[in-house]
Amino acid sequence: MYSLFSKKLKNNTKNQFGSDQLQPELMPKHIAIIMDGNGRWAQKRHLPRVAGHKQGMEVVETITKAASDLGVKVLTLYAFSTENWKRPAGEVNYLMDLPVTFFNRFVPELIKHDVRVNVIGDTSKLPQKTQTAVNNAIEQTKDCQGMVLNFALNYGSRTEIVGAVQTIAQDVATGKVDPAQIDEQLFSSYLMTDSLQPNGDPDLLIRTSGEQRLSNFLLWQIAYSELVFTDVYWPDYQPQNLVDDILAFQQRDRRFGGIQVKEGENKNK
Ligand code: V07
Repeated sequence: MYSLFSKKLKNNTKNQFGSDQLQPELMPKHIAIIMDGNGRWAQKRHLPRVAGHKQGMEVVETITKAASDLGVKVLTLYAFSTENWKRPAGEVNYLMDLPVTFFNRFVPELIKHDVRVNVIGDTSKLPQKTQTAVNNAIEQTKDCQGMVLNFALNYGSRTEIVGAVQTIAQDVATGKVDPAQIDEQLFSSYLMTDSLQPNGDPDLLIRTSGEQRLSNFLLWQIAYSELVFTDVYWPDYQPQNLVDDILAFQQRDRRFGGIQVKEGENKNK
């Protein structure tokens, strides 16, 4: 177990209670990360882009363990988007091998940490070897009760939403759903994140490598998420960076569209 709660943090960040430590009661339950900057990390070192992806996969393991030790319930990682198919064939092939490598090397570790693998996205279009590795990872970790490690693979949020609309329309046509019944909760239950309930919506979304975009990731689910953008490239991202980003999250005051009532203040005032 990382002693992150008790350890003095390097940068001495103070939260609103004047503390430089994480507050376990304010831990984000679901953290989503856009793992950007693998290519740039490699370029800076005059290495091929795939070297960045390789190092990025090592970081997936480190950050998974750190998040699990911190008591996070769901960690969603954006690994491959529907737009990534436009990359050079050699790079796409390498990316498609990563779940195979990851499965062979890390699944025993995941089981040791009681981490369950889940996937969102259209995996039916991935090469057979990739699908097999992903399905094996899901199958072998299915009884784990701890954190869910949720990979977004060949995922696109608009496609997900359109798919939900199609299925709801079919269910209306067959009389399974009454249009008057369609509300936010029913709609959410048709999204790929339904299996993560009650933690389907991220509390915190982190994007590494300096870009401040959502890139078609979890558009419905991040309606109330706190967004943290960090300049650190994903292959350089360390457990301490995760702690810093959670501290930034804990310093924000989450209102969900309402007005936060401070402790001791009269709600009816
Ligand atoms: C990928 C490594 C991390 C940095 C970002 C892109 C490259 C782990 C997986 C994975 C996915 C499903 C699964 C087991 C492992 C992965 C892709 C790319 C396509 F069941 N890392 N990683 N998949 N990268």
